[in-house]
Amino acid sequence: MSKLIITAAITGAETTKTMNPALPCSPEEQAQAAFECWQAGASIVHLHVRDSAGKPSQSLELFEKVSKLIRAKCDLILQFSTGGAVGTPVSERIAPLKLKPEMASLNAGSINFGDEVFENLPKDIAALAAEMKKLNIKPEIEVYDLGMLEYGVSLVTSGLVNAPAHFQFVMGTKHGLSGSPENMFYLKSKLPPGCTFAVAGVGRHQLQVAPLAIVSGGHVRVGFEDNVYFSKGVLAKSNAQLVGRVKELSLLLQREVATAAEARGILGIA
Ligand code: KMH
Ligand code: ZN
Repeated sequence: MSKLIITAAITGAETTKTMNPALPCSPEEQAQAAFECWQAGASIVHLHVRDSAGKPSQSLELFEKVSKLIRAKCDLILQFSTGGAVGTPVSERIAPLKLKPEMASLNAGSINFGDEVFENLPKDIAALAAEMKKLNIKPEIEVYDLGMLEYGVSLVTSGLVNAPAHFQFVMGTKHGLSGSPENMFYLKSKLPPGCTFAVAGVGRHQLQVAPLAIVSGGHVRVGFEDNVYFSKGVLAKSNAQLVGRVKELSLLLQREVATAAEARGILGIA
């Protein structure tokens, strides 16, 4: 089994400082949070950016600024969000790819997301995938439901995404697939040979799915994008606290944790 890759999803688009005052929003706060996550064992940072009012943004300039600040502090694989916030036009979601991050998220379908629709039309997914292929950016195929996994696999078989592909099972969104062991193992069983996968559990699902991924050869994403709590009713002090717990769990279960250089090897990032 490979070493464990831990991704820190430090900010997201929907989380607010009201939900957890430690949410990093400014470029400086994000770079510091990413650095602390790196120290705690993360090798990938999944990035959304916020404007000066704290609103979700897909500004290329902001992505550039945060990327430079993070790179000056540590070696983390930068994974840009192309999901943005619910309702962000695809023309904005695609724009930061011009900066050629090593990775970017690629959402594999539309879904009821809370009380809204997170829309990802096939033509838009194809355009995002083609841009990533052109710029040699490794996609992380985001799957929130079973049909999205099948669509994600079709992106690989059709050649829009290079094999072996990397998938993320986002489990426990409101109206998406929940983070039960049965669901995770079923999703895993449907992956083409050679693919890698990570699991991001939302809210209370975060701690539930992490050990399942650790023992079954998957990888783990944690962070305030998905969950602001450390335990029931207790807010996490930082993103790094959540990353550190996954590293502890993994070491307890006799699985070492990958550095960014090792994660590049596992994911086939040149
Ligand atoms: N903000 C969510 C609606 C991604 O980063 O690609 C979508 C999202 C996925 O966060
Ligand atoms: Zn995201």
